[in-house]
Amino acid sequence: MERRVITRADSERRRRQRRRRLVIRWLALLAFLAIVVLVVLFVVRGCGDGTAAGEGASPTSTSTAQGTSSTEPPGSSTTATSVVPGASGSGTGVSGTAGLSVDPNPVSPDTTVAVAHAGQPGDKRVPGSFYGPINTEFEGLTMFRGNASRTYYGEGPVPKDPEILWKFGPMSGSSTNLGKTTTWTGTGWTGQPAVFEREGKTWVVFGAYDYKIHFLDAETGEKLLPSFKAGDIFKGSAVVDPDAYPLIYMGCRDNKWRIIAIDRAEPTELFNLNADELPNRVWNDDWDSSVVIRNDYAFVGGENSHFYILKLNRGYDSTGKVTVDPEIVLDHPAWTQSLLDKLGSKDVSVENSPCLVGDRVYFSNSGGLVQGLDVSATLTELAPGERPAKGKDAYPKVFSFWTGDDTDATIVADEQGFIYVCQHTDDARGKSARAEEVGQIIKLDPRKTGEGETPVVWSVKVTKMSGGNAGVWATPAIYKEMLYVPTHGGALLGIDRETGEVVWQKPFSEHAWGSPVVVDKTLIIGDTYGTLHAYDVSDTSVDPPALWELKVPSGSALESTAAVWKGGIYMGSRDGYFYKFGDRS
Ligand SMILES: [Ca+2]
Ligand SMILES: [Ca+2]
Ligand SMILES: [Ca+2]
Repeated sequence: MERRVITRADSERRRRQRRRRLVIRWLALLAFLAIVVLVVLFVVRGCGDGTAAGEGASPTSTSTAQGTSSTEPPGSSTTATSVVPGASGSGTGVSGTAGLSVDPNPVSPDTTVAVAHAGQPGDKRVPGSFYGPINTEFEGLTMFRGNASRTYYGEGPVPKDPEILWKFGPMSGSSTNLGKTTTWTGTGWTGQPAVFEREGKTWVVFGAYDYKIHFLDAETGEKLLPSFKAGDIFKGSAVVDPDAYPLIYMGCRDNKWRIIAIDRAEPTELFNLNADELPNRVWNDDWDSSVVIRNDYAFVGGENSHFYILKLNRGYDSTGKVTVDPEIVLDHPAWTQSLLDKLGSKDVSVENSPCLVGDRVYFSNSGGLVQGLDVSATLTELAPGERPAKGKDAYPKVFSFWTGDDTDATIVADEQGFIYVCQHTDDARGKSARAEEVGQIIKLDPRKTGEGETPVVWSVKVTKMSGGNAGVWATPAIYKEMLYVPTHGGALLGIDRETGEVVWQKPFSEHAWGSPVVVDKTLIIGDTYGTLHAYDVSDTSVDPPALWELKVPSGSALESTAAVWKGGIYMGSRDGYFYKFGDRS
């Protein structure tokens, strides 16, 4: 009995030893394999690039995007793999910089001060180009981001302890797009209201998901005019004529881009572009893009995948009512055949709003093709009876760069003529290898178009997924030497726009699509859960401390863009209402 027990214990021990030896051998093998994989990864990718975890932003190296062709189509995938190597080996991925780069003499001034940099290419000084409002004859924030380079954010003072002063609504509408019907409430992305002074009142004008453009008194929230009703929801931002013609410009999901007069008892449509009637529609028929009006020309893109320039011929009739007589002077296809081939898709809509820098206009599309056109013809004064320049030869393409993914964010330009492009994943197409190489936040020098030159100055990778998507929908904000960018993955980034270094990043709500604004040294942005945040950016070198937070009771997304105007903050929520926030005096 005892013998048998001893024997069983013996064999039990031997079995355990065998198991242990087996496990140890397997562990050793696994460790060896892991080391091999790590070494291979290290050799192939470099040690700095694309490894930052956290909120999903990793800076890539500066000025090192060799192999990124400056023209579309880009180099083959073999060349493209050499894009943005993490050359420094510093672990930060930013080469040539030591720690934070803080310029004691920032290049750009406060957002409300305009500067001229005459003589720099692509930077001819025209009214309202940089940091000031595009409108010079009256006060107001008249368009998405205030001017043609998208860098004016309104006027202070910013409230100190804001609460809801009034709300307007509820507003909702059901909308069918590409065969799918959804009910939409309030206002959404990008939806920055226009706020301006007219005839002794402060007007607030915005399009909403109830199919209407509303004209409200900023003081009371009451209507100054009856609302204008269209046939579908309004996305994007309404534009007020910057030259004080009583005109509003806005596109709609009912397939029309309109010019509306506001000098009569009811807002009255004077003109529309109908995506169903314009030739050669490639993709959808909505108009999300927000127009730039400059020198009697309109610059606007459509989801039909075309980019248009119109000569507006604004004037007044014998009774003093405003008139327009628009003429399309350029119908520019926003795609190329090689782009369609590479994408394997026809989704090349223009949903972002154009960015003008002097004699250039820039825009991108849902296929990631950034283009620049020379629009100097729109800057010359026409002699009486002279016809405006027409056709593609009059507006030559001078810049083209393929980023690889969908760009819904509006391109922003700085005072030196550099442009900042943000992109995000496209649901239908899935991941883009090109975009993974190029990055999601990209600073481009559009003057770099020569053989062997790359326009990529730096790029930042933002790859953290949320709900199956990644990247950036928001339009970045330039402030002094910084670029502020919220990401879909849920971060708010402060990037040095000279070096591309991510100076700070804050955890933020996922699906952060609202575009930030900066007024009175205060960075203001809404989040996905109805909270408006204000951060003190008076010291741009540090992670900005919070000044205040204000939550709408519904907790619904604030994905529209705030309009800050003289003590008030105006914006819509996805809860169905439009709000004025301010201090109760
Ligand atoms: Ca439509
Ligand atoms: Ca759209
Ligand atoms: Ca798009």
